[in-house]
Amino acid sequence: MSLVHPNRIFPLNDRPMREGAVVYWMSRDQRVRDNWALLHARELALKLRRPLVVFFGLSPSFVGATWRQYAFMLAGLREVERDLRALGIGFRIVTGDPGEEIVRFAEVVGAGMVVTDFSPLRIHRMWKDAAAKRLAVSLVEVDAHNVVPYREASPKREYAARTIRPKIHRLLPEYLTDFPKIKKHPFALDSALPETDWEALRATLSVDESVGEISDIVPGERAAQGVMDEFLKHRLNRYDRDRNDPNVGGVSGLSPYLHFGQIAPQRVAYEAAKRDGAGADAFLEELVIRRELAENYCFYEPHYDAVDAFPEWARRTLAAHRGDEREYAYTKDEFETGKTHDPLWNAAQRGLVETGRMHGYLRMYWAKKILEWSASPEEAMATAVFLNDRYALDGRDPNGYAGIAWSLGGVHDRPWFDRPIFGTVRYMAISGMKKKFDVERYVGGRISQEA
Ligand code: FAD
Ligand code: FO1
Repeated sequence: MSLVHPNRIFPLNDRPMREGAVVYWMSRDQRVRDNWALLHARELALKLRRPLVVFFGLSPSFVGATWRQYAFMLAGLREVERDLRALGIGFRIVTGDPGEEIVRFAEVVGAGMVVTDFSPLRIHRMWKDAAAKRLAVSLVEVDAHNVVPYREASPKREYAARTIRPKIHRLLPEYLTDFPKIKKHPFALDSALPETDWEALRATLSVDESVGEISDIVPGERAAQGVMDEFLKHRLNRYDRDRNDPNVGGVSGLSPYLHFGQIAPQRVAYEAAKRDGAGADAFLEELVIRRELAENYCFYEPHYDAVDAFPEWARRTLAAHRGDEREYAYTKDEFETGKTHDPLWNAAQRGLVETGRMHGYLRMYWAKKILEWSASPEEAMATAVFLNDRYALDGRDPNGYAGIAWSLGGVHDRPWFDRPIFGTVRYMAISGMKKKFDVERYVGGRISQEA
């Protein structure tokens, strides 16, 4: 019986397995522990008595990412390289187009097959499609990011959390399991791969360095484990009460680690599910249902970051209000520098620019105000995606595209009361925010931090 559930494994081409090393092309799940793709690659390499090596294709400019995100990711990969070498597993990171570099690397090491992980985003699918065609050997994908493999959860785009929830809940007993431990690998390449020169690697990137590193979040698998343990021990049980108050540190802070795959969503879910109570239930609803709904949305909706992805009712209502008078209208630059008339919005935006993160409850308000103060829904989408992907450490993620589409275009939501500009897309007012948390305290906190 294989260590890895067969329903996680999906062939991406019909090429044969040949003699030679097994290569794990790491992309989404940048970790050694709790990684179904790495476990599958190792199981094959052990059975076939072959070397096992991990390849990472470093794209020099990924979806508008800046040095902020690359610094966090590369620091995590450095830890991955150290841990893999201690397990007798080679590691190689190459700058270029990953879809091409993996083909070159497979030839260089004489790969007999390539295993890769899963992402629903179009850039990854482009890389995988190119590699599937050009590799002379078998390429298989393993869904190491979802608890329930995305094809098992649903064969189509789901309408809302309430439609995917029963499908996922029914399958949790089969998939929400612990992980086998990854063990030392006994077969090595004839000539070991050289250690990475991480400083030289930075020079190969062409990313915007003006968006600086985040210093108060430690990257890497071990740090991620520490953040999870602290949250589960001290704050999970109040999550249902504290998660909508940006003044209280009630949320996990795990999203950068989950985004870069430095911790497995399934590990966090497995540990949280051991605890009872409303806090654990509310947390699992977000971590499993909402996150895997976002994966479903990005996989089955090709225009996941555009107005075309909005449900029919939302496109119609926004079109009917396209000509409504905008009391305020800002350009992308005015939004970016946080120069609107709304101190709460400005404080949230400045927080995003300085700290690389924004509290989930504020993110909804932040995005909806961009719709209200932009000339059109299309312009609002472009601005929200641009700012979120440029400054957020957890940006360029299915959760972000789904979150922005929910806020601006009613994706996974339903119609509400008709009003200017929004039509029946759910509206959020500062008065509503003031009912939920102490807005003055939040704004004051941001300004005092600035002073
Ligand atoms: P916690 O509340 O501790 O949740 C734990 C994990 O559950 C999160 O890390 C995430 O993986 C998942 N989760 C929580 N809420 C959601 C949600 N609403 N949808 C999907 N998954 C969820 N999330 C990102 O990872 N990257 C983004 O770029 C991003 N942009 C967003 C933009 C907007 C406009 C909105 C409304 C939401 C966005 N989200 C994004 C979803 C959510 O706000 C963040 O995942 C959450 O704030 C991350 O902080 P945390 O890990 O402390 O969250
Ligand atoms: N994945 C890669 O395979 N190669 C990269 O060079 C790369 C850069 C990168 C930069 C910022 C960022 O947010 C993500 C990046 N990713 C890269 C993808 C990342 O690992 C995730 O798979 C996706 O963002 C989907 O969550």
